[in-house]
Amino acid sequence: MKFETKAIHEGQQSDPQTGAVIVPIYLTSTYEQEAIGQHKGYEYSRTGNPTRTALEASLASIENGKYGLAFASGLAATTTVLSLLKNGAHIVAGDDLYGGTYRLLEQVVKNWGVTTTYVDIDHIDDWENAVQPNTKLIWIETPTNPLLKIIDIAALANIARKHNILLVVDNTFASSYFQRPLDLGADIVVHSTTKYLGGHSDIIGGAVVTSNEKLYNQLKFYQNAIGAIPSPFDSWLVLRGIKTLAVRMREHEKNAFFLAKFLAQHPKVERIYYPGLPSHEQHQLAKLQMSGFGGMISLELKGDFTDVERFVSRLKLFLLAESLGGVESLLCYPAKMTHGSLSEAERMQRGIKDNLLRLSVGIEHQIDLQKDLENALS
Ligand code: P1T
Repeated sequence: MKFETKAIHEGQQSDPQTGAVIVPIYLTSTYEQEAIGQHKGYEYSRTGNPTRTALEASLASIENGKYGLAFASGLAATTTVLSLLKNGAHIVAGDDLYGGTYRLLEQVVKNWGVTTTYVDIDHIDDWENAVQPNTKLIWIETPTNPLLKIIDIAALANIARKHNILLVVDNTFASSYFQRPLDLGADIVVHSTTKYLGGHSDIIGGAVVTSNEKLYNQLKFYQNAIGAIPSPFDSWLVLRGIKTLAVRMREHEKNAFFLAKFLAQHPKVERIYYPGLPSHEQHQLAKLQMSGFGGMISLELKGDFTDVERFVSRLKLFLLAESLGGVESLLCYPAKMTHGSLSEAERMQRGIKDNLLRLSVGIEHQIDLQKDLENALS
């Protein structure tokens, strides 16, 4: 079955009792048991809920994985995956990551006795050099947040296999439509479903997908033991969002491409980051491992903070807000927003400059979006 068909049907049979075409929202915390030890597959909604089961099947199918698990947020999904690690373990991670993931690694996971080495993404040899005898996991985002760098998933999967460690890919920016890391050799895929999968900026959610049964059983145990699960209503909203993921992603990409080309030639733009442009450093790799380049653009403006403030204040359609992946266009100032938990030195080291802005390009008409940017830059 093709992606579009799976996204609409997988895990979503008509309701056996009523024939309802859409999976109901099972607003129940618990389930009557027929006798002690006998039930219909559900006991308590932290452990399992039929609306969440449908979402988890859908998530697995769109990632070409065997098993899906849904969470209360992207960071809840990340925390649950990192719970696989024990005191003394070591992680190798890319140095361009969502600020909240970095904060989790440095301010929470480190307290468990699990340390992380951050690798300069641009040097593939550095990844293998960073592996230590106690390294258990490689964690990457690709494209990265916020600099939209592309990491070679298949190459890292080879390194991970060679050293018997897990490769986890946060696939939030590409979405399951444009990139399927499990097909490229990753062990686990993570999403913030808050973004493209939900698609309408109305929920917070997360997902984990794997094809490894042993890992799935461990992760399912932690999902229940930790308890950071999504509500039935949030599960239903993500399930609904996934149905239109393909059409939305095609529009996000079309608009982003158009705006990236416009911004790349604008005299007030110093630098543009969009993997679809041939000028992007890893454009060839992006072409190879993704089927599209997504809807995110980052740019550096010429000038100082006053010019950035002026640009931000003049935009009308691009709303200044955290997050991404909704139908509406958003603008983020990473230095103070998504990456505000990094010190200035950490930001500078990673290339998150004071003139960097990030656009989540929505699916409004591209001409209106272009006019908005043009006006703000004038
Ligand atoms: O916000 P939450 O659903 O918990 O997801 C965290 C997360 C994980 N991974 C990536 C790549 C992310 O971008 C995020 C959240 N990011 C934003 C809120 C943002 O504006 O970038």
